[in-house]
Amino acid sequence: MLGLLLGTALGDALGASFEGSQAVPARTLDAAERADETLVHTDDTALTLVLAEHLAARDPAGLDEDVLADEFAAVWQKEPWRGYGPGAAQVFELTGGGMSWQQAAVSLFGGAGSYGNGGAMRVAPVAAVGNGPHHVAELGRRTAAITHAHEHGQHGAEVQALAAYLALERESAPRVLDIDQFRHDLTRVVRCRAWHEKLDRMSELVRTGADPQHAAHALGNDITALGSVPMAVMSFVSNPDEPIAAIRYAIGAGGDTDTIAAMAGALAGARNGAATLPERLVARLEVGDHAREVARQLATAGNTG
Ligand code: 8NA
Ligand code: MG
Ligand code: MG
Ligand code: MG
Repeated sequence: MLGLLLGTALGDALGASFEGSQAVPARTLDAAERADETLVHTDDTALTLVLAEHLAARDPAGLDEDVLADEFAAVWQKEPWRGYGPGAAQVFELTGGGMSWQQAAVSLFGGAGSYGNGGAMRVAPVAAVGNGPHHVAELGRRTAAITHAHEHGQHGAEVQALAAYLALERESAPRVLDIDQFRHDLTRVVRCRAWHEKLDRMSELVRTGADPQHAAHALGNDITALGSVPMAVMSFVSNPDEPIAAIRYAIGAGGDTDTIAAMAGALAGARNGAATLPERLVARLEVGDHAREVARQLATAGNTG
């Protein structure tokens, strides 16, 4: 679990300075890794840690959306400058003013609800407490629904939650990640044609060894769920045993770099564990100690040890 949380923070904080870039050359990333400034995280990590703490306090797999909505709003209110999406910020503002999260979430984007990637970017900790794939997907969807009423915002959370669960589950399994099996396990649970098409395309790109630019061109690398979660999963399955390579792949193509790298880092960190993350980078994380404390809480509450 510590690997998942630190992988999230590392991807988020390394990616944050490139958010919105076209493409990020390897030498630029090398320089960012060699620097010694504190690695400052954004909304992705802040909300992931809120969710992890929420789950740790409710053994086992208890989820209280009303409480979680207030906890999300509280962390936004404390540090609104951490780069929140405008839709999420609006939900937090409305719930802070007394509206229910259900009403607030459906009020976004002319009543369509948000299909941004904010539900997916924070969801990975549910992988530690869910009982099986369907339960993990359900928990993921429910945590996303607090801010993301649109089905794609919720499907994105289902896919990322499940991917994290499969990544964690395989920690002690054979060391070779079977990409077709991984895609199959995701599509079996998330029943939506648009997502199946994207995940099928992803498998094909993995098979051909696509570079980050090609992958992003085919899968998307923007702030929507459907336009970023497949790229995050791609970054992981292309580099399943090397978290920093997965993170670099995710950032390489530009776009919503903090969020795609946070999600890829969560998956690769979950699979490989905290000890495989570069010590020098982890030591630079502003949020390192807090993440360690939350991982400890979740390990005693959850079922992953
Ligand atoms: P969100 O709900 O505002 O969704 C993100 C964006 O997606 C929206 O602002 C819209 O542009 C678009 N969008 C979503 N749903 C619809 C819709 N139904 N119709 C039209 N457009 C729509 O916020 P979120 O929490 O989902 O966003 C997460 C992203 O926000 C992450 O990338 C995160 O890092 C952050 N972010 C921050 C900055 C920044 O200012 N530093 C920039 C981009 C994203
Ligand atoms: Mg962010
Ligand atoms: Mg309330
Ligand atoms: Mg982002």
